[in-house]
Parts: sequence; C-alpha cells; structure tokens
Amino acid sequence: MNFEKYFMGKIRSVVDKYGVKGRIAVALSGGKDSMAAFHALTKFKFELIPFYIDLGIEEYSKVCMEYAKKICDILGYKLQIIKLKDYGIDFSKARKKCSVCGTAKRYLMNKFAFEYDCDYVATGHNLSDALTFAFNNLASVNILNFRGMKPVLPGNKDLRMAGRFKPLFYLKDDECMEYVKMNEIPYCKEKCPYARDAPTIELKEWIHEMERKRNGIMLNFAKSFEKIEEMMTRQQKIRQCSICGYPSYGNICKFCKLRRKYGKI
Ligand code: Q46
Ligand code: ZN
Repeated sequence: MNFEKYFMGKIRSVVDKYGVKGRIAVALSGGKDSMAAFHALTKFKFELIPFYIDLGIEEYSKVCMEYAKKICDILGYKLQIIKLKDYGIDFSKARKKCSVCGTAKRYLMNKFAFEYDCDYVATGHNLSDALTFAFNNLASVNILNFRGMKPVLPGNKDLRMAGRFKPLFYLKDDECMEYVKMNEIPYCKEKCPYARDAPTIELKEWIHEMERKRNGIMLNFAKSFEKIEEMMTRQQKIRQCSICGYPSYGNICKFCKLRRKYGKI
C-alpha cells in the first residue's frame, strides 16, 4: 500500500468508526500536524471552517498565523481569527504560560465551533502527542486527565459543547511529517518560546524508542487508553459554567477563572 493510501486510511478508520460528518471547525496552529490534518480533511465530504487562535505569544503567534493563512490560500478557504486579548487576558502577564495557553485554547476552540454551529472541532493531535500526554499524566498521578483520550468525543448542544475530532489520532509524528513533505504543505518550523524545557520531549523520545524496538506498541497503548477513557466517561458529569454557560466540570469553568485572575470579570 502506498503511503498516501495508508495515511488517509488511518483517518478514514476514525471517521467511519465514530460516524463523523457535517460541519467541522478546523483549529490551525501553523504547525505541521494541524496543517496536515486540514489538508487531508479537504479530501472528505465535510464542510470545513479553518480558524486560528492568536494567543499573543510575541513574534511566534504572528509567524504561525502567517502559515495558517498560507495553507488557507492554497486550499481556497478563508481563515477566521480569534484573539485572546479580546477576552481581556494579557498572556504576557500569565505566570504559568502553558497552563493558561492550554485552558484558553480548549475553551476558545469549543466556543468558536459552537458559535459557528459546527458538529466538531478538529485538531492536529497525533498518536505521539496523545501517548506523551497520557504517560505524562500517569507519571504525575493525574488520571482524571485521561478524559478525552480518544479520537472523537461527541458534542452536546444543551451544554454548548461541540464534538472533538482528532483525525491524526492513529498516526505518528514521523508519518505526519512525511505527509506534509509529500504534499509540500507549508508549516511553521519555529518552536514556541516556552516549549524549550518541556519534560514531555524526553517522554516522547522514550515512547518512540519503544516503538522502534517493538513495532505497533504505540497503537496498542492508544487503544488501551481509549478503553480506560470509555470506562471513566461513564461516571463523569459535565455541567454548565455558572458565568459563561459553556461546559465545565465544576461550578465555574477554568477559562472564567482565568479571566477573573488576569482579566475582566
Ligand atoms: S502550551 Fe506552552 Fe505550547 Fe502554549 S505556551 Fe507554547 S509551549 S504553545 S504546545
Ligand atoms: Zn465559564
């Protein structure tokens, strides 16, 4: 089987298994994975709405946005842009940058998809990312973060929650890179200035090392984590944030807590 067929087949297996269809908001970060996901999704019969979240991380956010615009021009789409500073949050003042970034991205992606009446929001998370995230949580006894460890999560309109769709969930880092190169997709090669010392880089290398020794172990891990996630979600309860009305595990969602701390409410 040629590589393109293999790559598209992995995405199709997610689409078919979970019956993904309809209108999809595609979160573009400018990096290789979200660009690859967007490019591949244009080959399906979805209605796609690409968007970019400008977190205001110095020059980095601007460069990434240019790449997101570039792929939209190539594929004939208009890029929608969301600015974190419009929500009164000044990223430069945030102490735990990655935690603020993660909360803001999750919240704004969902809000965008909900407001555009999308069935799903698609992201570029690949197999390597998913496993690194899972092992990192195991390493810090943070098992609750296993929620969402699967390629598709259903939405719930009453809770203002769009579905989540990770088309690259069964594809490794190097496979996404190969797809990008084969299709000459432009992407931002710069790293976020806060990514340098991330301990997760070592963890990712360790996972890939295991894969080299035992081919297929990464997919098996992902499938196991998916099963654990399914057992957990049967017991969890999502409600609406008492401030903004979007989904939350507590009375007030994490994003509204951020806005209280760094911004306007
Ligand atoms: S979390 Fe942290 Fe990343 Fe956000 S602040 Fe940069 S390094 S971009 S994946
Ligand atoms: Zn809220």
